[in-house]
Amino acid sequence: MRMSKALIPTLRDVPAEAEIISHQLLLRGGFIRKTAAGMYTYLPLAKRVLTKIENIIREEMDSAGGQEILMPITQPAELWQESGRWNAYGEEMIRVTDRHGRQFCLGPTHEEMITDLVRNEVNSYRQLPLRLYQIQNKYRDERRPRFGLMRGREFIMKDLYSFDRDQAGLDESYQAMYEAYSRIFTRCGLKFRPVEADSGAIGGGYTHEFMVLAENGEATIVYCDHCDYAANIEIAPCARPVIENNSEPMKPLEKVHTPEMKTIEAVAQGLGVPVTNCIKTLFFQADDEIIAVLVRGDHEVNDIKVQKIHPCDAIEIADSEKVASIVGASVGSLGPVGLKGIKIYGDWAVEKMVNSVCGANENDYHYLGVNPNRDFQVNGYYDLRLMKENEPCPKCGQMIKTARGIEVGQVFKLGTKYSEALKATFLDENGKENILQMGCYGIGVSRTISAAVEQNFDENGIIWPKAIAPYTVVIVPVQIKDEAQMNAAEKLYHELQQKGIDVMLDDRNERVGVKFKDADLIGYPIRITVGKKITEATPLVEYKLRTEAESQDVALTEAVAKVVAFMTE
Ligand code: 9G3
Repeated sequence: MRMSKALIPTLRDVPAEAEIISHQLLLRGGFIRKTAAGMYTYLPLAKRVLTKIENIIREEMDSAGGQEILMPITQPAELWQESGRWNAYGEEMIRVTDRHGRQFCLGPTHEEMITDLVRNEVNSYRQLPLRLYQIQNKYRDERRPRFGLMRGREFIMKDLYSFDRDQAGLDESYQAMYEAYSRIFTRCGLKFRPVEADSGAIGGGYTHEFMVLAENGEATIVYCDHCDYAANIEIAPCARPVIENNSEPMKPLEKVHTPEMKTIEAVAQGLGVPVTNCIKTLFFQADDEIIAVLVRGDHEVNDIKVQKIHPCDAIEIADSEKVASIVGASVGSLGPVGLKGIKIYGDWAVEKMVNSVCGANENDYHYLGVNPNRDFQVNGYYDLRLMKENEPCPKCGQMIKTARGIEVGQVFKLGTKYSEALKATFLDENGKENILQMGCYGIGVSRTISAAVEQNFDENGIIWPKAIAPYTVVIVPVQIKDEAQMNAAEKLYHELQQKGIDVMLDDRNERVGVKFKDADLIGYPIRITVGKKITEATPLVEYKLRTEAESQDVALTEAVAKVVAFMTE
């Protein structure tokens, strides 16, 4: 491709809305442009990256027994009503109505659609195992789309669905996908880690997420350097505190005036007690019920764990006005003492607290000398908090580490959740009808573009991993009016193309400094500069890897072989 013809609208300044580096660089590098919140056009460079990632995925899915299909984006409401999920996702599901008044959703995922296809087309064990996948736009109306391609409302997903005759078959499909995912992310040049994760509403209870490790990742993982334990922090189990016989005698309950102390830290400081001696009370909206959760002042509530002991479709922090109307106090003064008519769940650590501090459910008042069981009761004590760094590894007891991650893939064992609901069955050797065992496996293809940038950039711009770079080489003639330089550049350009190398020729009438800056921003793995040395006895070009500061002189005649070697090493 020639830069003088290419639509690559680079920007000097960073658009204010772009908060994270990948969003900034994909905008500045002329890769994407926003059309609406969470919706993007992939300009030519991004489309090339997308295609390379998709092709790596296709190769690995096909070699893992997958067959590619393409299903409609518009999904009949009837299928979601049959599976019971039509109303389970609220505003996150984008619904449309056709001219006949029929309702559809824009597919956020395709379990219902694929199960409907298979129940109509598969009826014998001879057709199993069956692994069908697609690479297709998905729609999820995120409340807060942000971070560019990282969290869009329209995004590209590869979703594969496996159908097996029994649990053993499902385990094989799951393992095949797990290994294929590891090959995919390795080939994309990403540092990633599979972690145990929460299967959420999906059921089937078994799932792994593939996390690309990056500071801007929205997910937090815990992992152990001493064993292979790694999990999404949402499901990491915390150790139950041992019952230490507290020598401290119980003090009487005492209400104190705590003006202007709105946070746990302010209360602790104001009353001269450690934060670990304060009880934090949070109210959640669990479907249409308000519940209270107690954790120690230095811990965070893990709402996934709460949802497990208080099953509900949706759980989120309760609206503070609503809580104030029920309790008669604002968020900074809430506590379990005297709380009536609301289910209260306590984290294990709270049960052991003695003479602690909590809100008095009266603005600007707190209690001292609060003792669980004497001063308040709970519906139960459970593991309800987020694990923290340096706590014991659930598997081997060594100190656990935490990291931020970008979830780029997830593999689920669905079991019969959808095949039962939609009656997708097959006849076995004895003519007996069996329910199909299903698995589903997603990769956020567009999100993987952002993840790759989050892991591969420097102060000058993107550093594309070679397998997914939009072009592998950019050729930069220093002086396009100099015949010797341009002839050599053109010759090199065609020779590289002959070898199947993706090459960009920066033939713009621009100063070489501008060309170098754009080359670094866009992130081509190799830059070959054709300048004055092309006229030496042995014509030389300057060969520079984006990952290295220094360039080296290379004989023009060896340049192509060097690029080919780079691509194959
Ligand atoms: C919805 C909406 C959002 C959703 C879902 C349904 C997430 C939904 C879970 C999955 C599970 C797997 C196949 C590929 C891999 C992930 N968000 N999920 O089911 F209606 Cl609005 O999508 N599906």
